[in-house]
Amino acid sequence: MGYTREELMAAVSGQMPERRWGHTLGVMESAVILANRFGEDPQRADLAALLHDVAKFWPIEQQEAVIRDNQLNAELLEYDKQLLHAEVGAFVAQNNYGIEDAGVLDAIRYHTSGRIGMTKLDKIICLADYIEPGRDFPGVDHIRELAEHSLEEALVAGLDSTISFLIQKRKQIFPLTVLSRNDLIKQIGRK
Ligand code: DGI
Ligand code: FE
Ligand code: FE
Repeated sequence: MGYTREELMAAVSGQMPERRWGHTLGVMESAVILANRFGEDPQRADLAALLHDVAKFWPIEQQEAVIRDNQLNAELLEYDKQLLHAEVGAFVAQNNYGIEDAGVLDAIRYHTSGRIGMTKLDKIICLADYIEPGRDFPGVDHIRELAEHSLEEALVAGLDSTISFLIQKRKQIFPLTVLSRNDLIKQIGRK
């Protein structure tokens, strides 16, 4: 049995604090705007945004267990625990909520790191996560301005801010984050 959007919203909001649910609603709003602006299906953007952080507040041990027990990407276990919820979220969307759209599942899976050859939907979810109305970090308004005309330019600026933040905190950088950023720069050069 499939879930209705309302049932999914209730299920997702029940797994996170009020504040994070507010963030999720913001990502849904921004993702639909970006989908309409750049020619993606707004319903798929809405669904991916709704589920993108579903596992964010699961205990870390539980997130690690999902990755180990289901042969998901074990490389993630070597980096910041904040990366796990994206991979786990895609698994949960498919297995607990019956989402079958592989593009929606990938957009959830890659919403934190990005990937090489990001689809339009991947870009929309990753970017909406940076610019949703509730976000307030240095440079966010510049990213919002770039998002008026280019998914790729805005996303590079977003990934740059994440990479700078990680360097400042002397944290490891997940290699895929760097590869995504490089690939987007190449894509921009080809335009
Ligand atoms: O889940 P959100 O907070 O809405 O946003 P997100 O899924 O983009 O998570 C980003 C967090 O992950 C952010 O606090 C930085 C942290 N992080 C740690 N290591 C890495 C990383 N993010 C990326 N992209 N790459 C990393 O190597
Ligand atoms: Fe996230
Ligand atoms: Fe998020």
